[in-house]
Amino acid sequence: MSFVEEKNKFLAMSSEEKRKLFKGQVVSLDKISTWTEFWKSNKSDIDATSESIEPVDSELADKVSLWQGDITALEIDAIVNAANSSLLGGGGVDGAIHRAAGPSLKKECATLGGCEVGEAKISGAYKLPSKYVIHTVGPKGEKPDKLQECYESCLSLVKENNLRSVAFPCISTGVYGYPQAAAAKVALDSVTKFLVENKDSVDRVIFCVFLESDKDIYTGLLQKYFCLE
Ligand code: AR6
Repeated sequence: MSFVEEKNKFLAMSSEEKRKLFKGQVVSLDKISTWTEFWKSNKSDIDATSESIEPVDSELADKVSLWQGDITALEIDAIVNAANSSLLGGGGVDGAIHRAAGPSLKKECATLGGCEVGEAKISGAYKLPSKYVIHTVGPKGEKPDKLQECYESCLSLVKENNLRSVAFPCISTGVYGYPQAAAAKVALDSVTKFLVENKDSVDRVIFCVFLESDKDIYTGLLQKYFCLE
């Protein structure tokens, strides 16, 4: 079967059918707390004394989630891949996504013409529980403008393709060596700006952290951005 036929076959499947094919645990959107819900049940542990960076409409906290785990488990519209410019796979989250999606993902990626730093390309998700994968290429080292472009390019594809839920890994902070806290600030700035301007076009943007250190960084930053009471 060609990758096009396979892509269409997977896109036509129900969530139940796809779940049977995925070997790991699947996490659906209704199992992921919004930031508002997370904050309410953890507020005694979150530093409430910090000042807001630039207060964001607290209603938007219902559209954002912090979730720790393997991004391949997420049964949502799209997961973002921190890829390299060949789009042909690699280590880290890229390796995990390609392994779980199966070989047809690489076949489709080979037709996408590569990807420059800051750009994004969309593909099917094949055996993954999500519907699509959005591949972006982060900068090597701390280059905030380029990292911001990654988030913006991915969110533009979300909007253009009428996708309602998307999860981002911590782009560039692994092999590409971007300092974690600085990268998280760029991620939050870019996503909150998009949500302010496009609040009706998406239901949820998930910050998918893998490391405990990133969970702590994002928890502190989300508290500062949304300043819930
Ligand atoms: N789910 C969610 N996050 C993950 C997962 C996972 N399964 N695995 C790792 N992470 P990296 P980069 C986190 O290195 O820095 C590849 O070889 C990880 O802990 O995957 O953008 C590509 O092909 C870290 O927080 O991506 C490129 O050559 C974050 O994902 C290069 O690495 C990003 O780490 C891209 O480097």
